[in-house]
Amino acid sequence: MFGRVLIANRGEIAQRIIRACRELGVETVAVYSEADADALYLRQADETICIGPAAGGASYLNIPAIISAAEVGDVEAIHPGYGFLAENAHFAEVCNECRIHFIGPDPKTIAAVGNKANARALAIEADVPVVPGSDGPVADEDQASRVARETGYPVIIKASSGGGGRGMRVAHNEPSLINGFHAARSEALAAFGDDTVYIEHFVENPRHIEVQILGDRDGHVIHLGERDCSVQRRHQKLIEEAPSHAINAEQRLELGAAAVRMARAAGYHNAGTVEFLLDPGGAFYFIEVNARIQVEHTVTELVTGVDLIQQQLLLASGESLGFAQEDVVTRGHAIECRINAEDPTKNFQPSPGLVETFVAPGGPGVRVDSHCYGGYRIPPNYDSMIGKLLVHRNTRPEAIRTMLRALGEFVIEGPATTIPIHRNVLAHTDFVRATHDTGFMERYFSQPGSLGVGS
Ligand code: MV4
Repeated sequence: MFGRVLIANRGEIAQRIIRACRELGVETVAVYSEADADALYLRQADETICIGPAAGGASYLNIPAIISAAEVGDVEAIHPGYGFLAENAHFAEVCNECRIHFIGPDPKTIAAVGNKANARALAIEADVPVVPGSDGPVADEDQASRVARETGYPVIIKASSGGGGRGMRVAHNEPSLINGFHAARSEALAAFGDDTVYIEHFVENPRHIEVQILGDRDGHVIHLGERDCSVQRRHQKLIEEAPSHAINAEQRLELGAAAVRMARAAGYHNAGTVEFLLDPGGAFYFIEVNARIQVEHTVTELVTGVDLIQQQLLLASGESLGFAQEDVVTRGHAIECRINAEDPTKNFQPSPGLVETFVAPGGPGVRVDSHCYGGYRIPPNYDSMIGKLLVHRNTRPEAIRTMLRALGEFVIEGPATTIPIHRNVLAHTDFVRATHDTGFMERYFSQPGSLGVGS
């Protein structure tokens, strides 16, 4: 195992990684921007190094500054967390060239799955179901309309380098296809410097289901079951849960096996996620691979009892997986609510500033992963997530009740938060019956100024 690790991130995930390192006896070097000098994770690390001004590009995305900190801090490895440099193949390569272990998949794998058209080709090769669509990138209008006619409308045009919903257009007919094709291309070029796009049939009212995988360097790849992340708003997840109540035992086995085939095809080492869409008829289709630890990894930790950050450290240091697929058993039901400093009555506008009071809930079945404390000032420079509230109970209805109890206990004074919206979502009949899909938030919780229509 490594003696010393640098954490190239901030906030709750920096704290989460420090906790895993401490339990493994690994020393930590935390980096921070000038805006994060008062952050809690800095008090929990063994050493801290300022890497630059508040702007992400000048600090947490600044590769020379982070590599310099790694040299000064004398670390053997860097954990990138999520966001920032986590899926940057170039950064992973630079780490390797500097003889620093990158805690994540190999640069080649990051690049191979980071290109979505390429990931789709890998999936087809590995006999993983994909949505009907183009064989690879679509070069021009004529090819686009041919593919769309064969695939059947509606179709979705996606940027190969895309992610998080950027560079995507839905088309219901040929004129909107031609428009959407050019719009997606120019948006992709501006956002990613790559105008390559591909086309898929547009699955209406899907659920978002993803599978956690782990892979070592001895050829072992296992999955740790699925998460249902269908409660999203504008491609931002709000609530995640494990297991999904939208699939049965047979579908669960198929989904897990498909995720493992995909990870193998990508030469995947370390922790990753294979994302699928589940259509209303119960068919699932691969959409993308996330080559990082995700925010919602925690629900999988609760139901499997596996510490995923510790696994990332063990796998990156060259150890083989210490358990096999048949050793993975899930118990009960876990739910995570993302607590964001946003005002749900003002179109989820960010609400940074002073946290006057912060009293986290506790008691049976409750976990809070947060870097917040009373007196903390939330900087306006980064994403607005200020914590994750999780519950783990024997059944989904009990988990919902515990979550409502915990949300009621949570006291955050100062910024507006997403707590009120969570209480309404958890009380909504579609959520309670687990019949909701990815359109749920848009359908019921998009009225400006309101916290949602009644259930
Ligand atoms: C789709 C889709 C429907 N059909 N692909 C959105 C972000 C990116 N990860 C893929 N996304 C989608 N791809 C096909 N062929 C619908 C979405 C989508 C979505 C997916 C998961 C969760 C929320 C979503 C919200 C809108 C659109």
